[in-house]
Amino acid sequence: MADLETPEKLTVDLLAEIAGVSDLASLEAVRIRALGQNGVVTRLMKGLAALPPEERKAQGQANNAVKRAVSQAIETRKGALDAAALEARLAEERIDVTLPVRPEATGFIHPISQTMDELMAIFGEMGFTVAEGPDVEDDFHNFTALNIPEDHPARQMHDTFYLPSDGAGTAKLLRTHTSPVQIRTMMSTPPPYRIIAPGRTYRCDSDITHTPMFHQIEGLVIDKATHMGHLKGCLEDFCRAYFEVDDLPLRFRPSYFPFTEPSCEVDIGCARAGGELRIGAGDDWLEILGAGMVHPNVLVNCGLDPGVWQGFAFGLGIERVAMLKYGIPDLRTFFESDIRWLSHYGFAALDQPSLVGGLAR
Ligand code: 2U9
Repeated sequence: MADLETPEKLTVDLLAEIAGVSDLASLEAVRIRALGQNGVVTRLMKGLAALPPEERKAQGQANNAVKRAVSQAIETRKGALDAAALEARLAEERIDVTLPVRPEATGFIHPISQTMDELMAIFGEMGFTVAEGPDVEDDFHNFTALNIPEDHPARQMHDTFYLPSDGAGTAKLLRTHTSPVQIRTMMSTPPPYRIIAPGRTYRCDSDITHTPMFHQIEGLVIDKATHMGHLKGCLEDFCRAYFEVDDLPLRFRPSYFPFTEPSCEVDIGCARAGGELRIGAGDDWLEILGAGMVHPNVLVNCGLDPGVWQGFAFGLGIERVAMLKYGIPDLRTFFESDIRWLSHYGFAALDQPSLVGGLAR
């Protein structure tokens, strides 16, 4: 680009250069060479001062025309190059929304959590609320308040996990059932009660049908006129809802627990044909839970007048009912943290028909 060209020649040259650039960086270089602090057009403008006054007006107008034409041409070219750059980017970054998604690792709900949620949903519908308490308990809440005698085998060192004694009072222990939760509820809040206590429990036991930690859910209903008929109706509704069998037969067998009187064990109907267990009508029975009317001594131990308040309690093992409903053959696999087991027996987070009501399986 010659320095001392006429404004017209300069305009033609610059416009040709501007038309010839193919990217924004080259265009910017042309702009600096023409309109920058030391650019040819800028120097043309500065040169006006050296001209005789009578030439300045005409030369000034000509210079302004160059500057206008060049500025406008740069703007127009910049707009075109910007648009082309955007087009190129859009073409390059196009997303194909029809492509299949990449496989992602999915988590599963553990059968214990699933079963607990189902149990809480069923009892929740019946008006029960959930109560909780500590896993580390004391002798009073775990045994004494429950009318369990001092010489009961469950209290022995080899049946219960005792913590090291702190020297003062009796040693703490890991609760052997969730019953201390109901004891704490009765001692801290006034009746009536309709509560369930789900949670971890611990016993010194380990073989193919026992693990040292397992889960229970217990229920407690206390009111002024709650009787054995309520116990039967409640547990019948529960078993039918949980096993999803409307006409599931139930059998209440007399039994013994220190904390209930009378006590019973509840069996559900089943058929065992060809080594396969079918829950429902059949010629056989399967034990499912224990229950009874809360012993008057337990009520007294919690400060309730057994002449005014009475009710029933029940308990069941969560692993046991999960194994039965979901066909899990081995108890110990629940706690092996085997991801293959979990992906087989586990549940998808959104596959919860009994909880969200209506999602198809
Ligand atoms: C209070 C009063 C009474 C809870 C009860 C059972 C019967 C029972 C077992 C089932 C299988 C434990 O997991 S298991 O081994 N439980 O048979 N539980 S009545 O009775 C109570 C609880 C709390 C205050």
